Formats: sequence, C-alpha cells, structure tokens
Amino acid sequence: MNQDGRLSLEELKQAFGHLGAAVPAYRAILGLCKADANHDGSVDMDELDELVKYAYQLGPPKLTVLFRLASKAVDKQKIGIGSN
Ligand SMILES: [Ca+2]
Repeated sequence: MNQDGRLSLEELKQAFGHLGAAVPAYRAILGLCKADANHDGSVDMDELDELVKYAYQLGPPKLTVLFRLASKAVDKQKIGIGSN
C-alpha cells in the first residue's frame, strides 16, 4: 500500500500473498477484474466494496487483511476531505 488511496495490481498481489493465497497473482488479477469498474488498473475507494465482496468469498481471514487495507485507504481519503 503506497498510501495513494487506491490499490494497484502489484499491491493486490502483495496483499493476497500475505493472505497465504496459493497463487497470489491469480487472486489479485481476479479481484482487480471484478472490482475495477473504471478499468484504470487499480481499485479506488468507490470500487473497494466489490473487492471486499470478492475477498468475502475466499473466507474471513482474507477479509481481515482487506479491511486493514481498506481502512488505510479510508484514512487517506479523510485527509483529502479535511484539506478541502
Ligand atoms: Ca479502478
């Protein structure tokens, strides 16, 4: 997570790797395909719900890590909102 408020494919690979996925790249690509509604190659705040839904299918332990990533993204977004 590079704190830019969105998750790139590389960051998703790292996340699924930490989750112990057998094939992190495969999970990352599938998750990105499902969640990346605007096809910019990353998962932003508007798309995070879909990514969480995908992770939910994989099981609760994986959800925990995704929520941790999501909370970082939300924190970043709050900073952006507060500066307006
Ligand atoms: Ca996107």
